[in-house]
Amino acid sequence: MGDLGKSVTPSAGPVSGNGKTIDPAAAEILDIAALEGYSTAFSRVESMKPCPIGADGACCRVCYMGPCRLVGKNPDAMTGICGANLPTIVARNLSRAVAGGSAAHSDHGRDLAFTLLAAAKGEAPSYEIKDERKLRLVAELMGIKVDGRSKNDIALDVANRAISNFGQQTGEILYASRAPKKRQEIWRRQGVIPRGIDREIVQSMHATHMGADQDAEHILQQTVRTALGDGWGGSMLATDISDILFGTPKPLLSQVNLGVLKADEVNVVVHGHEPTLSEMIVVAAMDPELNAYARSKGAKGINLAGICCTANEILMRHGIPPAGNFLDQELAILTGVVDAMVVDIQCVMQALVPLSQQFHTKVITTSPKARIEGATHIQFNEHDALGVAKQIVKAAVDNYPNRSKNPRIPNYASDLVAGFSHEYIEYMLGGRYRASFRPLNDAIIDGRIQGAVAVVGCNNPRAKHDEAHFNLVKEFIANDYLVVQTGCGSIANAKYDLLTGEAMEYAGPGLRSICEATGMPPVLHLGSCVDNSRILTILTAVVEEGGLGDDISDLPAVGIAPEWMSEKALAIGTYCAASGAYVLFGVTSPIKASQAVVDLMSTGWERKYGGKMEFEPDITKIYEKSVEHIQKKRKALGIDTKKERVLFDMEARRELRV
Ligand code: XCC
Ligand code: SF4
Repeated sequence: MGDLGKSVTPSAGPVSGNGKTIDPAAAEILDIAALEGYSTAFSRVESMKPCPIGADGACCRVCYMGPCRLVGKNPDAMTGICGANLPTIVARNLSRAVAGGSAAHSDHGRDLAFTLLAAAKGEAPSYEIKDERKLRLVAELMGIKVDGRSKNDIALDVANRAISNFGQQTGEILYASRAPKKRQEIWRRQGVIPRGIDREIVQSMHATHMGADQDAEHILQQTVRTALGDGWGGSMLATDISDILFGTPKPLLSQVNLGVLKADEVNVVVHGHEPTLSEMIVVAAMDPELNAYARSKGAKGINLAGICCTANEILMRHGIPPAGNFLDQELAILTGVVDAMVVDIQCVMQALVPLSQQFHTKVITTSPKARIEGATHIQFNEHDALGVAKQIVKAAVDNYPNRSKNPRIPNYASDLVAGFSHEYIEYMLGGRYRASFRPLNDAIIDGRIQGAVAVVGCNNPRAKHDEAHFNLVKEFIANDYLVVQTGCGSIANAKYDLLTGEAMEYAGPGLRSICEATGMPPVLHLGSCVDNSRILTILTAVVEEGGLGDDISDLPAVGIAPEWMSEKALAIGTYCAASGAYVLFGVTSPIKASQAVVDLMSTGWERKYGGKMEFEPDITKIYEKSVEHIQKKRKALGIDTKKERVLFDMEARRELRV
């Protein structure tokens, strides 16, 4: 991507591991796997070619007269047995995927609301309200009285109000009112404000049943409504309640990559998405009795690490190091030192169990919603959460003496800074007494920061592991675009040293001046996948701060999921586009088969919502389209000519404005 502007190369990994990853640690393990014949997603992807009809969205399986596959010389002229045309089939498939993704995030949010309820009632003694300030803030957002009330009283109301948002049948979900005024009007005009989180998911599933909604544009309208119920509903509630229960993140230092595993300690790796159990495993892993027990088994102690978003949750709040992202889950087991891999929900490969059986690793499933055949099941129970966590850690300790293979821990662990919540960013920019997004807006207005780019989402073995995340982000920061990341994307770039203060060295001069003044890295880790909702609150705050238009769609901002693979990613992309952002997805397009649907989600959504969603497998084009969009927005705002640079100084800025 050297021709796209100023290019930099921080410590990127070498190309080995058969060229499937840019991560030197992953490459090392992949070489071992290839040599010794272990199957991983990296090897299975070679023999599992995607069905081209399904990949492009042209296979309908919603009834059993089919499946109907609309392929051939002129698929646009074809229909399924029922007469469904290509746009209907493609839109229906996307809609069902978005409903699946929204259900996953939202069900996670629901469980947190029930945990808050139990904590408020004193029925979950392992949990307490850690952030009372945020509790009061959220209560006020929900219209709940806070004055003179105890935190448990308030929490009870907040939990009940949150729970009712899932099952609400009419009206508008609570947090729709958090969006900029103009955004709310757009949604109302388009009829897409969710009534209740669950209701919209159900309607998506119903409307896409055989013989129901058969108008692609209308199917996509409900898709948007469902996704908004995720972003401004289930996910936003998940983030808020996690902050209330476990603390709102603040920056902290940690390390990342397979090198965080320890040869002489009991390694417990948590993987999945929900923070409830992992929060308790953090406590259990520090328990003096369990540590003494570990020493009695010959280990030096207990080492906790994470994979995927459970990792992100405990990284953000406790600095527990991630061992890797989505495609690293099997590689962690291949090191031979993982004594227990504790999984909850989502993004957990079934392949972990057969692989673990070739090692000593115990895969422990914990969610009442998710079991894996052959795994050990120790069910999480919020009423005795710490008890369950201790039982799990003990099982890991008991398994330590069973290690059968030489440890093969790649010697790579990079420093990173994580923990950027909306609240902290505001504080970091404005200072303690005048927490504010003003300095960010000013930096965007005067061009030191050209725009903001969210690079989020998964890994996909159909693309080189981490490569797109890394190449895009280094290019963006080199050209003065501030980057925020969540999910597996942030773990990716943490491995390549982009999530540290020192990474400002790779940033363009404007972005660098902001980093120097505030101490923030040019790439901000906002948390897990549900924490993409933090992006929505930040964008809203930036709009409300003033000077950059009056809606999210006015902002010079872009969202990218360059290596996506999950239905949740599609839900996130949809709610971001419907919130006014330009969203680009890499790897593959699930709507490719229908140009009509491609147009509806691109120019069609842009007309309706001011944001759009496009699939673009070429990373260079993703970069170019992003820059073009941001510059177009800057021009519309009249800030396309860089003003004279001034020092990053609040008072000086104030004077300059008058
Ligand atoms: Fe899963 Fe959230 Fe994707 Fe990573 S990024 S592979 S969804 S863990 Ni959200
Ligand atoms: Fe075929 Fe129509 Fe059934 Fe889909 S709903 S499988 S297009 S008959």
